[in-house]
Amino acid sequence: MGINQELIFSLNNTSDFWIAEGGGNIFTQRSFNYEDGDFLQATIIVRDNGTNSLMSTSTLQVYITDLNDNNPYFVNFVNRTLTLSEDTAVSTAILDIDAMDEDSTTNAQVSCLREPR
Ligand SMILES: [Ca+2]
Ligand SMILES: [Ca+2]
Ligand SMILES: [Ca+2]
Repeated sequence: MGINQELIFSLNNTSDFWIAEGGGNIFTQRSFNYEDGDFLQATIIVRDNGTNSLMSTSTLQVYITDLNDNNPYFVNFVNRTLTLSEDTAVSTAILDIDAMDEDSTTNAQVSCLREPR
């Protein structure tokens, strides 16, 4: 008897994936969002078709990787107009801006660029 013949596959403890009962191929069943969760797990079951059917189980673990799909945004900041005295010294701090990004690692690194002095 060859591989997968007369064997029945199923998945437990997941609504994220489904498995082709006879073939063993596993498919996604929904879209994923790294920001909502980056780790998924399911139990794979295989049964034979014999009398007093026998089975084995295995664990599937899936990590979702992050894509840069969120724009950085300013925190507590809207368009602003400043008034500066004409004798304002060079290198005077004129504003402190905070920004956030919902992604992770380099996808969330926020840079504030300034003109060279
Ligand atoms: Ca996302
Ligand atoms: Ca992302
Ligand atoms: Ca980002």
